[in-house]
Amino acid sequence: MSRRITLDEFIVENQTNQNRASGEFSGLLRHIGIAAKIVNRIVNKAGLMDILGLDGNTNSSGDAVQKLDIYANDLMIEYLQNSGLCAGVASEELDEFISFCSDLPAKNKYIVVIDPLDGSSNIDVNISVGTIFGIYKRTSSENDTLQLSDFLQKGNQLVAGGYVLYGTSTMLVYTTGFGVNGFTYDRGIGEFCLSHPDMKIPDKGNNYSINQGYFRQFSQGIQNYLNKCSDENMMLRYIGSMVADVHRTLCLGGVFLYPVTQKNPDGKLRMLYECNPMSFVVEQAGGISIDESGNRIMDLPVDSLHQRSSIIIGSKENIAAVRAFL
Ligand code: FDP
Repeated sequence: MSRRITLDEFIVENQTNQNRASGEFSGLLRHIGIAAKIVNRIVNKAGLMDILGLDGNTNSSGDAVQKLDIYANDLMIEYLQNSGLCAGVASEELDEFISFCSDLPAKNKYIVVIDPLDGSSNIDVNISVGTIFGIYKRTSSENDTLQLSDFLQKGNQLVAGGYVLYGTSTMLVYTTGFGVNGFTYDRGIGEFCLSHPDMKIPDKGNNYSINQGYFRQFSQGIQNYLNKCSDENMMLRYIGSMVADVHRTLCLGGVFLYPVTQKNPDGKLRMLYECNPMSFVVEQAGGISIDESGNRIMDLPVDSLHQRSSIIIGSKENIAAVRAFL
């Protein structure tokens, strides 16, 4: 049996192949991997600890905050800060970005955007949740204080994007713009090991994934597309956890849609730490990601930390089929 490649080994090996020899970027990615292991441990033991249920607050996006959201958020931030390699972080759970610059002796050039625990309304019922992350190079000078504009970058400026899925097994999937690789967590050795090298999304899939309960709130075009899916006996699959729904779409092909609704006229999912990193992964695997107006998600301007967008993401042929109805 051949020895498995760990995430750390893979990152180090690829840092030289991809001309990122400084080690700073690789170190940051590795720290995200370490934080993911800790979040994984907590998510797995959540029922045994007093960390299930609501925290009693709402976040800047108006969502009810779960105790585990806060736990994962604090943990990710602590690890990013302690890495000594991150200039600052923007998170779903924070109204404003945090700058680490003043605490650091070295000048760091990378910032991180995170959704520490995506799909958190699923936590209490033991359904898959995830962590989404994106890494950008800051645009301001490394000698200056961190600016909001460092975070408001288009998705096409991402230097890395990925997610961790806490599912039947825990997987970390990421891209640095050179394809997509997936690592499964091996509890026995406490490491993420390469299990899905060079992931590719099928050109077409039979699954469509959407909260069908909002059918009457969708535009006529989306309603017509959904009727076509039903006419063609396609399989409706919706977990309500973006990471899990997009991961299934990546593996099996098909399409995940979160269109505009009357309740969320700009869409529900957040550009910075949901739509863009997930779009980066899916595009790198050969798929497509657009908004309901047909624009490439990764080319859309980002004007605020918690900006929302509609998203239609998945296999080339499925996206072409949706486009015909937009
Ligand atoms: P959640 O509210 O449970 O955190 O953006 C968050 C998200 O989940 C996504 O993970 C998920 O795809 C979507 O919202 C689910 O929204 P609906 O409950 O409106 O379907």
